[in-house]
Amino acid sequence: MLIYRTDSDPVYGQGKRFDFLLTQEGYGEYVSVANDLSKMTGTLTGLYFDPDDYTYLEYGDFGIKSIEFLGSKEPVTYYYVNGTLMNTFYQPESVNGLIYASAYKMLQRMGCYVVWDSPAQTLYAEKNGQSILLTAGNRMALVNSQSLDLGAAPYYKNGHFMVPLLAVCSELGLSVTTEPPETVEPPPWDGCPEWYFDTDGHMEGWVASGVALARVSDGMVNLKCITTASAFKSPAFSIPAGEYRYVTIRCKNETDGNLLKVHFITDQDGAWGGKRQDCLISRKDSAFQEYTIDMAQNVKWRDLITQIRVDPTPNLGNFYIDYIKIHN
Ligand SMILES: [Ca+2]
Repeated sequence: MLIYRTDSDPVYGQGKRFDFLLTQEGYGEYVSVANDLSKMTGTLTGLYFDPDDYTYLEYGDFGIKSIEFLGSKEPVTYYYVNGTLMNTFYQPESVNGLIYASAYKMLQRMGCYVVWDSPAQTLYAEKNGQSILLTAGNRMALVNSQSLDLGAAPYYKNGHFMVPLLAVCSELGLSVTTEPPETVEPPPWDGCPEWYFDTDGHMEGWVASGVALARVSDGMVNLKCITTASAFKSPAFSIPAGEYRYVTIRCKNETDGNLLKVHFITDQDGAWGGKRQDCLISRKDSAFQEYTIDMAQNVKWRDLITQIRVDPTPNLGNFYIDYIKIHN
């Protein structure tokens, strides 16, 4: 991944990146479109190279001969499925005048139940009782177990299962437009201070600082801590301290630090500092661990709690969070 920042958005990452799927050893030439074109605005002010996103702990040589910006070849069309910009998942492409889109994560994000069968090269998706079974190389699909000619066959390419966008969305009851929705209302806070980080790219209002990367994917937040003062701050809320005594966090700490701190502020005392509970956590995790912190141990956990801040670990490296909840 080649992660960038801009003058209008100076934090590295958070969707501002180019993905390169390396398909050979030795030098090869790879071209990538920005992961989220809506973030490609202003002036680029920095690049950060991450040679391997998912096997961060593997070691080996990695060489780069050149990095070149090619500019935009053609105007980009943005596609919105049920009002959500979908160019962020993988750039849709036009084949013989038909728009194809990478289906797996897009359909998941649209609330579909999705199953990918790799040996069979089939993708099954279901939403609100409507189902569709798609097969690579076969223009016939099964819609609610009935055979349907899509007019064009899905195909598998670079790890993406590409499907005819309009036909598939229409069978699943999803709208497709090339205009952004009129208004984008943030989801209302439903009074439940729980954050699961299960939607790719959606930080649920949390803001990270002191990190090289903060990103939600595969059901978790990845914080790449680069300073000893990495912090992860919640959105604002308002809950009575007496009814919400515990903070539970499920995390995987790949750093060799072992101290997690949970700071908080209240409606009566909005200053960070002095109000926190610490939790000893395991180091160099290979699996997720769940910790529950009794905030009532701190006498200042009272009145209305309005925000928390999680300081993941005082050391450098990857820290992953599956969920955070405040509860009794
Ligand atoms: Ca999660």
